[in-house]
Amino acid sequence: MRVVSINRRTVERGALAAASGLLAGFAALAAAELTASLVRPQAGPVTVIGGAAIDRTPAALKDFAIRTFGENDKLVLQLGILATVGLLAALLGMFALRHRRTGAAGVLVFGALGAAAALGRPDAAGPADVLPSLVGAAAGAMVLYLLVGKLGGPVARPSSGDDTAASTAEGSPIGIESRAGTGTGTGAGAPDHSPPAAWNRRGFLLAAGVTALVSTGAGALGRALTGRRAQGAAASRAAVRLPTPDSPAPPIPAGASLRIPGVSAFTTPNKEFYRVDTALVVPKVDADTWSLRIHGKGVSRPRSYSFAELLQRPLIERDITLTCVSNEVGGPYAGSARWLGVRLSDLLREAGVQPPSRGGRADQLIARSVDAMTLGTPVEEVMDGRDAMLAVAMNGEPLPFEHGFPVRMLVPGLYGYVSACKWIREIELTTFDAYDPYWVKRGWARRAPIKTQARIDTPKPFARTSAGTVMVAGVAWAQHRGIERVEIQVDDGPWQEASLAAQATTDTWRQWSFDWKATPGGHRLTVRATDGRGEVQTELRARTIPDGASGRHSVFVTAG
Ligand SMILES: Nc1nc2c(c(=O)[nH]1)N[C@H]1C(S)=C(S)[C@@H](COP(=O)(O)O)O[C@H]1N2
Ligand SMILES: [Mo]
Repeated sequence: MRVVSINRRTVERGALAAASGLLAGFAALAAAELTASLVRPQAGPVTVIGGAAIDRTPAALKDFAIRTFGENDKLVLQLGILATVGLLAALLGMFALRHRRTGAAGVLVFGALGAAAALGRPDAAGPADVLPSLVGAAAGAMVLYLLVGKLGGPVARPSSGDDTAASTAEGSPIGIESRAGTGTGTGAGAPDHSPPAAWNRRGFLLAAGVTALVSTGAGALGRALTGRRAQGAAASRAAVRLPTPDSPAPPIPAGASLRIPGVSAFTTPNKEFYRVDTALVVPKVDADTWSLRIHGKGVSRPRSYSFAELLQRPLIERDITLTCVSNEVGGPYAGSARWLGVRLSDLLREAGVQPPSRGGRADQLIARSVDAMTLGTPVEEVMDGRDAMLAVAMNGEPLPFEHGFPVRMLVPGLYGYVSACKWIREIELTTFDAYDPYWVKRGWARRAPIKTQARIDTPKPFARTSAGTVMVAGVAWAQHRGIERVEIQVDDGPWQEASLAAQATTDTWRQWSFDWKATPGGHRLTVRATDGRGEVQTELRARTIPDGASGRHSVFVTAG
């Protein structure tokens, strides 16, 4: 009986030690969150470690993450980090049972790792960025040391001074005598007359409760303060009065929307617009203090623009379909919006920039964002007459924070990662030889025009439909070249012409539909588009890496 009770006690102490570790981890994260809200929300340990992880993720794994978790990839990453922190914290707690000081010091080691990650972030604001991790770790170490102290000394070993100090003085210890040689094996050879290793249940529960309460409060306060910080940005966004464009978008032809249920709307509502970026915390930029700097090779007149200055310039308004290079064949990362902005080539010409074809020295433009993202865009394309712009509005409202408020870049015809810098703050003219931006360093192509793609939106893959006439429909895009034809193939039959909606511009996608006379049974429907230059979409399958997926979208459907 005695042995059993001691074993139970051992298990109980282990569990309580693990719980102490978890609480210490929680306290650490809460203290870090509160500190980050005062220093810089982006400097919190989960964010800096997550950011470091994103930057180091091999392209193939990132692609897998986007494919598997879609736009929840960031949530999954953060939950993964939290789970890892929790596991490590619980293990440290159990370790601290034997080695209280070393266990607590272990928390500090993780704090140092967080601090190092914070300093290594490309958008690190300065040495203060280490504070959230360090303050958090200090709080965590303290909590662990204190809580484990309340658990009493090792079962079969004389308690060390700091272990008994807290436990015997207060509360009603449940006296379980420690005995050498009872099978717990913790202290072979320990003297039998060792003092009872008592634990202080009431003291522990009290300390644990206080820790949980204070941590929850600190975390909530941190959240609230971070929210307050963003208020200036939100107010500056709310105060934006969008000027009327000097060059309005050509009206969208009535026939551009086929109004077929299940087909992507011609204009994607902002709330439904896909989002792809590396920002774990969406940058909330105050437009009133924002500025854009243009400088670099071949810039004879470098200068900066405020947001108000950009709004005072002549603005163009255009419908443009944006596409992500990570979009699989048939995938969701394409969206179309009406953008309002400043023509980028105007600004570049004012700065003295010439395109390479006119002898300009810079062939690459690096856009830098407030979160230190870098995107490289060919200067030639930006200045070849297409509607490359610094956009300030999306579908009639200032850019949503998620989509780059106050200003983002857009270049029709190029994948987002080589053109569509959100939260932009700097444009540097350079050469492709001299500089590789973020994604290029990670294996993606330097130049990436959007590949021709057609997508079947309805019927959905593996849908069951009735036999007879079935509406097959979707969208096709080949930005800046336009879509000239869409064809459908049923099983291995001949290619048949689909009907095309009216083309708004060559920079937008185009809806299409096909009346399919479905015979009972399983069928494969395949679609292909031909771009405005008469080039048929390739059937060659390519992965998204390095310059965009190719191949044709198919769905399997059962009719009857
Ligand atoms: N600052 C910043 N801008 C960025 C990115 C990013 O990670 N950070 N991602 C780019 C990529 S890969 C794409 S496809 C587009 C997506 O823009 P959206 O999120 O508004 O759809 O933004 C681009 N601009
Ligand atoms: Mo992208």
